Amino acid sequence: ANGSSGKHEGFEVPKVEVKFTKLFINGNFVDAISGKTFETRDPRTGDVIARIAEGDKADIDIAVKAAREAFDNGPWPRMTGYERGRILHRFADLIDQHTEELAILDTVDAGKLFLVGKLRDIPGAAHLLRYYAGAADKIHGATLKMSQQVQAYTLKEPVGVVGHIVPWNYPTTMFFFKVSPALAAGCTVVVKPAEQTPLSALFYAHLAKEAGVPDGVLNVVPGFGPTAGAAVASHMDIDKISFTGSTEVGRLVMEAAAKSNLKSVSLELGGKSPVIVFDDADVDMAVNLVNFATYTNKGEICVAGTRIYVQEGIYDAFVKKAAELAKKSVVGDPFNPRVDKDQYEKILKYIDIGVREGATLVTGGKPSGDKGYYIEPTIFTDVKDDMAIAQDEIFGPVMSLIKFKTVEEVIQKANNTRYGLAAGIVTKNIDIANTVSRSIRAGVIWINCYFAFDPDAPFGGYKMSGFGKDMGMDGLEKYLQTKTVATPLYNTPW
Ligand code: TXE
Repeated sequence: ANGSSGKHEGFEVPKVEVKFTKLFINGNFVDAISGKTFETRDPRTGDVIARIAEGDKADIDIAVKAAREAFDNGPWPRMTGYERGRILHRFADLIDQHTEELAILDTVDAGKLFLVGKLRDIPGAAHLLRYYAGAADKIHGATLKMSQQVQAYTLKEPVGVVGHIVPWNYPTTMFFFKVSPALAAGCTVVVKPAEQTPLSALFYAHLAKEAGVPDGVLNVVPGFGPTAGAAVASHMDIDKISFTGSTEVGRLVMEAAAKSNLKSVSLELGGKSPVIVFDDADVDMAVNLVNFATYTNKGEICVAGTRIYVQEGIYDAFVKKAAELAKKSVVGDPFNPRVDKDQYEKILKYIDIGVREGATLVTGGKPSGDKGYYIEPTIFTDVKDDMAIAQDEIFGPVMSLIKFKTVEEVIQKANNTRYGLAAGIVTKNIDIANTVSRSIRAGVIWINCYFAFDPDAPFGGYKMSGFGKDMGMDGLEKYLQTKTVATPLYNTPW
């Protein structure tokens, strides 16, 4: 496959070599049944990086068959948790040996910051794998006494063949959010990576094989949502589906699950997370935190803090400093471009809607540069709660600032959303912090910080941000099912 390298706007881009471009099914890289391929592009330049085999329903069927066979008759669910854990530890070690190469793949495929990939996403994936590798031999049920004569115990069994549909914004992190606990539990999986970012997933499939994950246990089938993705969601032989992406598609996935075999579903969907800044906060600290919450990964992050509620006493000072900081942000390679043209156009459309709805554009609002899909960090003030820019997930560097007076008012405003993924609170007042944390209907609350993640901390939404946690022991639980086994004691007539 083609690579691109050399100097790019003064930044030395490492040489990109794409080694894996085919579907990974039953331990082998294979062409799609249809013979079709699709392009994956570098969002910094729009250049084609490689052509990837395009999986479709027929390929999903073959992958599910392999996963089914590996689950029903293969060694993976039958070996001890300790043995599975050892293989997953080896997998994590191999990721560590290829950190740079993997970070390059995510950079050219998703426009992600190379150093963030190298220092955070890729090592984070190895960390997550090791967390679940360590959990694999600690999966157990309970013993129960049903009556004097009958005892019972529960078994925690892997749920079976799992379908994973993942998005493009964090190709590596999302892959391991899903795959690590499922493999630790003893499930076999079929992953459908996002069509924009298939490269690292195929590399991980190769590393899993090298680590000793048996054939058929981990299958990776790149392809498009309405074809390959829909085939996963409606498959009769997949026992569970775990999806991360848009709320619209999450609904389709759940519908397809209901209409096919009632497979269990977990969904991690969009968000419109509030960050609430109280009067007592240090303004500079709050401005930095909010800037980080809104613009990290160019705003293409489901937990981005995009509805910023600032208490009236510091509102004017906050707006001024937030605008100054946004203007200072460097846009352009190696800062991130949008993942693709659709996303770029969606953001510009929302900026236009914000202006037309009467919000005040304080800074940004325009494309940046004439090549690649860049947009200036943007701030709106005079935003009303019912405006589209305050309600819809834009997935871009757009901050909406809203003034508030009282704690009660801001709780009501912050909850006035169909989403419930995360929320931030900036205050030194512990009473306010505690009260607001309990009152906000969201799956994660960050007090005086943002994006604090850890493999041990469950992550997932309330309301229309989905259900079912990733990470932590909750993240493992969803790949297990509980069986009760009851037996009368010796000599008890039944
Ligand atoms: O998501 P899609 P898109 C949000 C964000 C973004 C918007 C659209 O607001 O602007 O979604 O992004 C697969 N059956 N998030 O279009 O379409 C698809 O191939 C089965 C939030 O990329 O939901 C990909 O693998 N699968 C978010 C995955 O679904 C289907 C992360 C996600 O794509 C399918 C990404 C179908 N009918 C976007 N159609 C988050 N929660 O972090 C598509 N797919």
